Amino acid sequence: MKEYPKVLAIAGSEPLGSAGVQADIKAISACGSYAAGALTCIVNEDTMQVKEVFPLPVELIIGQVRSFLDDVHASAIKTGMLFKKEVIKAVAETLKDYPDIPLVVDPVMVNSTGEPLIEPDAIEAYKEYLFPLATIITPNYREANLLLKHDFCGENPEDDMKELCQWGNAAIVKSIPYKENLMDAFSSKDHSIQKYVKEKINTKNVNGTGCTFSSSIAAFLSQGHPVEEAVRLAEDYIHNAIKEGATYKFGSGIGPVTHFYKWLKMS
Ligand code: PXL
Repeated sequence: MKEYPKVLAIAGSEPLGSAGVQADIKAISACGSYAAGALTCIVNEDTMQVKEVFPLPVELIIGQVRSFLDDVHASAIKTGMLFKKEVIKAVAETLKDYPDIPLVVDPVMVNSTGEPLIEPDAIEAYKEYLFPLATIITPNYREANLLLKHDFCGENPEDDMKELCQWGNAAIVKSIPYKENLMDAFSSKDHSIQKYVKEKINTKNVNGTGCTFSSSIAAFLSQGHPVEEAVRLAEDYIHNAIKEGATYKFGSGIGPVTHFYKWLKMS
């Protein structure tokens, strides 16, 4: 019998289908792996604002994670919105039991418009508990600034990247302002740096870009690609998904990317 490459997303839900576990499942599927989801919280939002966050009980979150990992098994895991310190700690304690599964940690702290998606005292918990288990962490520019406690230096990213890889992980910092463009900076755990300078795409449809990008990295890791290659493939995927998403109207605020752009092009 065959085996799917399988990714478990441990993440929050939101009703638009743009971000959170909904985006994770679309991105993982679009990139060719089997997608599963353990929910951490339910966010009520529209395209203009986050209205409410309801965290789920820690026992239920961990129960879902173990149900999938112990029975079905995962070939990669990604974490998204965890929201609370206790959840970050409990997820990390649990994932210690599965040390051979590649782990993508997207330290979700703010959404694309800068609204908070984490309790303030939970930021340090990422460093203490979850980053030491990560294959790669994927903060965006604002999240990197919160982790570093200063502005990430796009001109000379070496020291900041080294700091973000201090737990033995690789890191990619997304959407760093760089001259007239944006840059993603990748560093492997041995500190070799790769810069992806990107043309700015004129669109407001960027809700869930971080979730989508980190999930596509997890999908490519689940298929056995080394981390540098998984990031390169994910950069290409998110670029195309944003470019296609820019051509759609969606609500009155911030819309989604087109996760399945490859399929739309075929029909
Ligand atoms: O894009 C970050 C994000 C992650 N997870 C959930 C969200 C959002 C943004 O709205 O709702 C559940």
